[in-house]
Amino acid sequence: MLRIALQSKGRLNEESVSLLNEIGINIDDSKRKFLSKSDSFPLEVLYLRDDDIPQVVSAGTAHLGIVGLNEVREKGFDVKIEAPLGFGGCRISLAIPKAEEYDGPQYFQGKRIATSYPNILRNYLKENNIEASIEVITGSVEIAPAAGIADAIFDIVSSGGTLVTNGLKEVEKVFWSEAVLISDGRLNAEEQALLDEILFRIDSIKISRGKKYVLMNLPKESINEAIRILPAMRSPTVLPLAAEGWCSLHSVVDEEGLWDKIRQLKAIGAEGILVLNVDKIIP
Ligand code: PRT
Ligand code: ZN
Repeated sequence: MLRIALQSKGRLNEESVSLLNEIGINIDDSKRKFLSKSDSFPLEVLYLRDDDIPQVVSAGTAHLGIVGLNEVREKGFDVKIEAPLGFGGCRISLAIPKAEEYDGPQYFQGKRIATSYPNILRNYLKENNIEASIEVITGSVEIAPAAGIADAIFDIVSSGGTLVTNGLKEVEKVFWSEAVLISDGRLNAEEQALLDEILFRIDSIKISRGKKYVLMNLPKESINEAIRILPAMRSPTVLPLAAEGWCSLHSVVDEEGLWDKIRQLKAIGAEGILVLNVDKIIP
């Protein structure tokens, strides 16, 4: 039995639970307790504040955790990053009042910077030979300059909307983060086998993201041209049709640019084009 720590509420909760559900590990999130057990996989879920997840995993109270890479780096606990998960993307940036002139990182020399990420900031300042004072604030860091508590902030940015609303501009993007699966790195053989199964399933979901299954009827003489338009993972499947001179072509393709490809396929005679969602791809 493995135990995984997930954020109990907040930005990562929903996607962490749906990722587990997608890989066949049912978690009944509606009856959420502090600890709940999956009925389809030997996994127990421990719900915590995201700040506590790296420590709980490094201490071995949970074998695994899903948390932002920002928290892992900031807290500095000894955990192993098993896989990036492709959600919860954000960056930690330096931002200053928008009327200020900015001429590079030396701007921060002697300034006061408010942040909830003092360790990541301290590293950045050291690497850039900047002496600045770090004001640690938890929550609403973005109001610090207007409140006169700091000259600048170092905070999480995703759309940038919060900065704009608070009259700030992003001047240095310092650290990129997304949700990651972490482990304590000390699993026994049985636990490692369960983790390997989880990683294998996560991979199949990641490969299928942004992919569509396309099938169509096509005049036989257009096959080569269609294959050029739709490069498949290996080679597309071509099946004969009862109608003389026609075949059916199936392929898995990137969703990006798909409309353009459909236009090209129609131009070479494709008919009855179906575009289907792909759940999982096992390479
Ligand atoms: O209660 P608990 O401690 O568990 O949650 P929390 O409030 O500390 O964290 P939460 O739920 O806000 O965020 C969890 C994780 O989501 C973070 O550690 C990041 O890894 C990731 N993440 C992704 C974000 C954002 N995007 C994000 N936009 N975390 C916070 N924000 C905040 C940011 O602090 C700022 O106030 O959103 C604002 C900026 O957003 P934009 O879109 O206006 O730029
Ligand atoms: Zn938190």
